[in-house]
Amino acid sequence: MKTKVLSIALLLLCVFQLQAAKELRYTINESWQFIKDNDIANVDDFLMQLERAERVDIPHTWNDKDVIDEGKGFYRGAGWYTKEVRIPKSYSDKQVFLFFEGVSTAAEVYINKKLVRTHVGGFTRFVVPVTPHITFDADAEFTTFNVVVKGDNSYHDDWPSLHADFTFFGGMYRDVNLVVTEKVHFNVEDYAANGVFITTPNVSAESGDVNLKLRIKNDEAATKKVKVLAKVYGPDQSLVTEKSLTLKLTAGISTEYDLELDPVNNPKLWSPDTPHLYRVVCEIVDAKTGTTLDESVNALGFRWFRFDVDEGFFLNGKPLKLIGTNRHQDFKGIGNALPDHIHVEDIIRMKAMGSNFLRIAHYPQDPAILEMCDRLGIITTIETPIVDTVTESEAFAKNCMSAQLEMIRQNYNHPSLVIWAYMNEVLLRPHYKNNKERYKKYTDFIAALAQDLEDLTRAEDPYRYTMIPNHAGLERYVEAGLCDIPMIVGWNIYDGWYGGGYENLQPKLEKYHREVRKPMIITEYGAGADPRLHTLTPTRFDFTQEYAVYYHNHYLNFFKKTPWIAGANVWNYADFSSEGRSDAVQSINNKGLIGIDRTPKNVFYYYQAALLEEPFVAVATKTWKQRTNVEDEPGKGISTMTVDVFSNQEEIELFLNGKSLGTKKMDSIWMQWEVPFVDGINRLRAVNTTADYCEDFSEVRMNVLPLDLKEDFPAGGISINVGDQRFFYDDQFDHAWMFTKEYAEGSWGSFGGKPYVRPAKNVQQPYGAKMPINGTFKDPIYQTQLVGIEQFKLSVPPGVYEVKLHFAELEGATAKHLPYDLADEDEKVKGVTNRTFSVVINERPVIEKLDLIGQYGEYQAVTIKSEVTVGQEGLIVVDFKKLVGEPVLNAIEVYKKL
Ligand code: GCB
Ligand code: CA
Repeated sequence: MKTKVLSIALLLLCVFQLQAAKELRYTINESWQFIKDNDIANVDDFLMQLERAERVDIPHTWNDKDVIDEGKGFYRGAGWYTKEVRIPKSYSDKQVFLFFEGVSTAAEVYINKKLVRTHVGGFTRFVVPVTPHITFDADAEFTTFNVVVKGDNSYHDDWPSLHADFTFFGGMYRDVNLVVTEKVHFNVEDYAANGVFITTPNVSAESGDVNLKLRIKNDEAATKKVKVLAKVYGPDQSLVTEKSLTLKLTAGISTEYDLELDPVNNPKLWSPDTPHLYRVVCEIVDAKTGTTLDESVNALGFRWFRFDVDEGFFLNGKPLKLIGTNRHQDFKGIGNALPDHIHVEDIIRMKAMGSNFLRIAHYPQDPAILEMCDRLGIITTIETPIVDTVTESEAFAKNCMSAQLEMIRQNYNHPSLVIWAYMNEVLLRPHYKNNKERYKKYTDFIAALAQDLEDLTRAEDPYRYTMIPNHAGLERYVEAGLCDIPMIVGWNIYDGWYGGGYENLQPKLEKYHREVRKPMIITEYGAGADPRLHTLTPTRFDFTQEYAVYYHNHYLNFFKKTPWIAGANVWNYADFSSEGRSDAVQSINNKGLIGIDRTPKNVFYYYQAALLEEPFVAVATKTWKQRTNVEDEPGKGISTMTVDVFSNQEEIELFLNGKSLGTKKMDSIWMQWEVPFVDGINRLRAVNTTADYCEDFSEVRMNVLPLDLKEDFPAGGISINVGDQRFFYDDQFDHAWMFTKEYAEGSWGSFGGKPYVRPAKNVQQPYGAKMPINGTFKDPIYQTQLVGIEQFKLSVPPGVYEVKLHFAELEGATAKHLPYDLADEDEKVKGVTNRTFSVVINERPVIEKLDLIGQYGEYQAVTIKSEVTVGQEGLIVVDFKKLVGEPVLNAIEVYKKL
């Protein structure tokens, strides 16, 4: 009995010691009070106004809504948060800290109304000591202190990034933690790192070095004698090597120690295929009492790698082509304030795509990203947010340096990480381009800053590579000396999207390879695709899913056969928020392989077929669920459309509603079938005929439009996008639009007019304007029109119809060049177009003297609906009467009421 009591006591003691062993860290995310207001003068002013505060939970951004509304711009300014934090009396002999994972862009932290920390940099973590600023109430069980955080995402000359093609969301958008340590602890105040820095200078299949650098802080009043124990556990949890060190820690300071462990024999190597992780557990033990004071646990992977200028990348002695994506950190509807599981699932999805590479662009992201890349086996590069331009000030340079240092120390122990990068396209639109001397001074400043960042990085971590990603302006970077500084040069390449054809890709990169004798990564390449847009005639800059496949196929095939391209990152993994951008979807950059809501586009399946080793097949019809297209031949009720099938198998057979459409030898991973869609449900099934079983299903609902609507007018009416060659699938309302055709006797279509083309010298889009259209989310419908249209005519059965005409003025005063475009689109649109016309339906004047700009303004969606009765003649004739300028029509819908 006695022994039992004793062992329970011992057990309790152990449990207690275990609890005391490691720093305690937990989130304090819930129930902050928040006010967004630039006019709050100071912390007292803020705390006096709390009756108007909103309750928010962290992660939180104040820009989730204003970046998706139609108004230009979004709130850039101050946001104030406050919370009463309650801690138990037991913390009084410990060290308490606040640990912020991300506050954008700059932060001020107040404890009990006193400013205790400022931080610039919205993408790195920072720590605020609490203990020196509070007093414990000796009689009370709990002590409460007030925290105020002021975040600020306004533009500031000294705060990187200054300008970029992504939204600078403001807010306390990542976790806020309370950290509690003993007085002697791994130094969490060292740029919010965890005090243990692991290097593996020599690794081979036989042996792996493990060297540690430890930063330990003694916050006690006297010298402290401690023992540091370092233990390495293998992937199977067995102890593989250990070492200890006895230290005398001087009071009040942080000290650095090196600890070399005995090499690990025959280490299980880390690679994308075998992401074996070891665990390094470092303990600080009180030499006198034997009590554990702190513990730090880190991942360790044994791998060695090199980049070669001619041969590319090698991992563990073997060549490995790095193919993957870039990633931004936002999601549909919630801005950058993401719950952890979205970060986690993104990496899982990248792995499921076959990625072995990720460029964490253009800034460090949530801790979950690198943790998952370590675990799943995705090689990574990470960078500081110096994008497009710099400010020639000491303060700007200092903020860049501290961002780099924070990034390195905070992410030091990730085996997946092989490159520290900095700067992105800093000479994209450089200042002083017209003043040679001044320009030289500017680029000298940039080169000096780059050199400082390079030196800092190499001193902090001699075992990884460094990189600067540039835009495709070789001469500028060479002239500025920026290609001489980093170990790898990255290039962001958009031939075949912004400008020129993708046939320029190969000669361009061959030249870059010849002229810059450094290892090369294609840090970006991509084509925009609005998930809703489709075409049978893919063309550059048409934002269709189909063109994106052509583009990526060309690039990927070239990369695969070119050994000196070490790796490539698609721009981008997912569509992302870029508030100032105006394309097919406003304020969204659509170059993702998946949507901003993570729904895969066709190109995602293309990459799966290209990269996965397990048997894979996909029918690329999944986002185009509902279609309208005209029948092939009168009365047949069949509409044949090309369907892409992606597979890594030798042969694939495709079925439509149970009937085989034939077997094809897959000469490449991408094959096309002509599919005779029927009206109604079309079930497609693709299956391999040779190797391991794999198959894919897809269902498409089809409205086959009769050539002669008189025979069979569709119950749901028809929706025709005019001046366009694209189908539009409205995924919000599950509604299908097709494009128009010219009128033919007994059928339907338009007379006269030409598709609107932007009047620019280097026009990018084949038709239409990419200006944001107000009053609609269906921008592509309104961004295209027939200019000079004379008539739209349909032969229909007698009855009562509703005719909906859609208009938008596409040539307004604000038509101007958009700053992020890589091609210099020299817009000739100067001012307001003078345009007035009338519309007559079946000889009744329906719209008189329509003046779009005068009545509605430019880039405004206008829909005019009216009723028409059709007699035995069976015709709806919409006439456009030219008065001033050319009449236009953007879309037409016809619905039979009776
Ligand atoms: C780039 C930039 C990236 C943009 C991208 C684009 O070169 O580095 O931030 O989003 O091009 O889509 O234009
Ligand atoms: Ca249109």
